[in-house]
Amino acid sequence: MNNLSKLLSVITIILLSVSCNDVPPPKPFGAIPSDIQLKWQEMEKYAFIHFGLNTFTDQEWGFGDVSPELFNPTQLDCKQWVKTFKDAGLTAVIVTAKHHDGFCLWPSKYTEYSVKNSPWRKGKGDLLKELSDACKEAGIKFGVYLSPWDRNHKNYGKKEYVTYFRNQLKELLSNYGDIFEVWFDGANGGTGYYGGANERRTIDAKTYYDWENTYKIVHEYQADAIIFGDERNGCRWCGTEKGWVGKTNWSTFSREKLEEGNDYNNQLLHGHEGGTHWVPAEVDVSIRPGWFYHASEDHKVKNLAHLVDIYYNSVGRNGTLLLNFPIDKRGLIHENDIANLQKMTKTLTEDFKTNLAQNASVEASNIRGNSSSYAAKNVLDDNKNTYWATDDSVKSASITLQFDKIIKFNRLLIQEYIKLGQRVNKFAVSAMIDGKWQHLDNQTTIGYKRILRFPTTATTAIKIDIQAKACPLISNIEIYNAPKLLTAPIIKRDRKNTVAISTADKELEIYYTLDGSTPDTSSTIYSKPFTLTKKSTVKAVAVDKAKNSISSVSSESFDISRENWKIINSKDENSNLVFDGNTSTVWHNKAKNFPIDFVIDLGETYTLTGFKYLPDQNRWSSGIIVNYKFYVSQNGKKWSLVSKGEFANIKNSPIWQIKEFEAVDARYVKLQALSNADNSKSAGYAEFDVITK
Ligand code: FUL
Repeated sequence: MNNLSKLLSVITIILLSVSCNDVPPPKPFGAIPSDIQLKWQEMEKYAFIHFGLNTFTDQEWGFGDVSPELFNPTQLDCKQWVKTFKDAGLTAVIVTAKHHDGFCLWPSKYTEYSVKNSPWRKGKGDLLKELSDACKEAGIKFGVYLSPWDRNHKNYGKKEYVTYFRNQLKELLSNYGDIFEVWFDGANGGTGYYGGANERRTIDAKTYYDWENTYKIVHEYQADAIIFGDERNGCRWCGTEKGWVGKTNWSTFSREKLEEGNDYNNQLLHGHEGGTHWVPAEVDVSIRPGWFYHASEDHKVKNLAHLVDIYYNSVGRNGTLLLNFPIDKRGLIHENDIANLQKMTKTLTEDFKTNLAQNASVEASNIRGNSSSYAAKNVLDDNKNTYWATDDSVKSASITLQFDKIIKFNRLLIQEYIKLGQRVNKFAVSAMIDGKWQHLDNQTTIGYKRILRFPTTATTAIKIDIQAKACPLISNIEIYNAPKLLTAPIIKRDRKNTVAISTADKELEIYYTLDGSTPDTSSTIYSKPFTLTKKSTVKAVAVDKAKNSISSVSSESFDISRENWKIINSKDENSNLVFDGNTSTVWHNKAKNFPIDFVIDLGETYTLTGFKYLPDQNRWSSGIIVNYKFYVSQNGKKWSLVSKGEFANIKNSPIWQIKEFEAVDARYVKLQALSNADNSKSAGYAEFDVITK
C-alpha cells in the first residue's frame, strides 16, 4: 500500500467512525417520564396491605363509629408480610395507614382514633414503624395510603379537617424514612359517624382538599415519592379494580380532559394518545374479592390462572401491578393467600425461564444513520440504556429475529425506550412457518413493557412490524416458550339446569364429582354438558395427561332449580337473564323512582336462609344496588322484612353479595333496591339466587 492509499484508508476510518458517533440521539417525543417515574415503572409489581378496624368488624367501609379497642391482632408480624412479598419478587408495599373509617395504624398525635387506644402492644404500638423497619431490613420500598375521606372526624367537610389531614400527612412523611408512593384514595364524602353527627356530608373532591397545596407537602417532605393522582410525579388509577388495564395503554395523559362521565373509566384504562403529561397506569387489585380480610373469603383467594392473567394484563400491558393482601385478625397474611401467591411466582418464573431470543440473529429494515449505536442487536443486549432506533423520517419499520433451527414459542416481550417518550401506536407479529410469513397478532401500544401470549408456534424467524408517532426506539425483545397452564375448570349451570364445564386449554381432560368429594382421574370424565336439577356441589379438575399433572379443584354450589321461578312484577323478556347462570348477561329493572322492587315466585315453599345478588358485571355497568331491603312472603301479599342494609364498596368491587338471615319458610321473595351507585333510575341484576336450608 502506498502512502497515499494508507492516508486515504485512515481518513475513511476516521470519517466512518466520526459519522457513526456523530449520529445524534433522537429528540424526546411528547410528554416524557421523570427519573422518579422511570424508577417506579421498573419496580413493576408491589404489594398493597388493607388492615385496620374493618378487619375486626368484618367490613369493607367502616362507618367510623366503632371503638379502637376492637383492634387487637394477637400475632401481628410485619416480617412475615415482608418475607412473603420479597420471596414473590414484589418490590415494595403500600399500607392503609388510614382508611375511610378514620382509624390510624400509627399513634397520630392529632387524633384519639388510633392504635394508641387499642389493646395491641398495650397501646404502645406503631404499625407503620414496624412495617417500615421490616421493609428497610429486607430491602424493599415502603409507601402509604391515606384516605382523604374520614368518616370518624367531626370536622370532615369543614376547612379544619383539611388542616388535620395535612398534619397527618406530614407525620407520615417525616417519621418512617423514604416513602416511594403516597396513595390518596378517590372515594370521597357520604354518610359517616363524624364525631357523633351520624349524617351525610358531601364535598367537592376537586376543590375541598386544595390538592395543589396538599401535593406540595409531599413534594417538600418526600421529593422522590410518586403520588397516586398527581400529574408531576404521578401515576393514575387504571379505571377498574379487577386487575387489568387496556391493551391500548398510553402513559401520556391530559388531566383536564378527564371529565366524570360515561367514558371516565375508559380514559383511565387507555390513557390519552398525545396527552400533555406522563401519568402511567397502576393496576390495583385484591388477591381476594374484598380489600379487607373476611374469613368468609378464605376460599375465594384468586386462583393461579386468575393471578397469572392479572400479571399479563397489568405489567404485560404497560402498567404496574399493585396486588392487595388483606391482613387477617391474627395480624398475618393468610396461608391461602401465600400459597396462591407462591404458585403465581413459580409460574411466572417458569414462563420467563429461557429467553430464546438470545440465540437469534437480528436485523432491522432501517437503522438510525446506519450507526452501531442504534443497531438492531441492541434489543438483545440486556442493557436498558441501549436501543434500536430508526432515522427520524422513518416511522414504520420492521425488526426480524432469525433462528438457526426451529424454535417453539408462545410469548413475546417487547419494551420501548420510554425515556424519550412513548411512540409506538401499532405493531404486528409474524412467524416464518414452512418458508412463509404467517401473521400471529396485531396490537397497538407497547410502552415500558408489553407481553403477548400466543398459541405455541414452531418457527425459524419472528418479524415485528412497527408503526410509531415518531421514529421508534425499541430497547428490548425477549421470546419464551412457557409451559402449559393447568387452570381449574369453570363450572356453570343455566336456567334449564344444564351444567357445562370448561377449561382455557381445550387439550386438557376434565374430571368431576357431584357428591362433594375431590375429583381425580378415577372420577367421571366430562365429555358433554349434563342435567342437574337438585341442590348440589359440582367439583372438577383439569388434567394434563402428557405431564401427569392435575389442576386445582374448582367447585360450584348450586341451590334449588330456578327453572320454574317467575318474576311477578315484570313482563320484560330480558328479566330471565337474571337466572341464566351466565354472569355476563344482565337485566335492568327500570322505574320512575326508588324503591325498585324485584319480586319472584319460587313456585313452591322453601325454607330460606339467605339470598345472593350479583350486580351488573359489565365494564360500563349501571344500576348497581347499594342499599336494599329483602322481604319474604308465603302468599305474595303479606310480606316480612328479613334483611336490610348496604352492599358496601359494591361499585368498585361488584362481586356476589351474600346476605344470610334466620331460617324462614317462604314461596315469594322481594329484593327491594333503595338506591344505586350511579344516577340511573334502575336496578341491574346479573344473577339472583336464594339460599335454602
Ligand atoms: C377504593 C376504596 O374505597 C376501597 O376500600 C379500597 O381501599 C380501594 C383500594 O380503593 O376506592
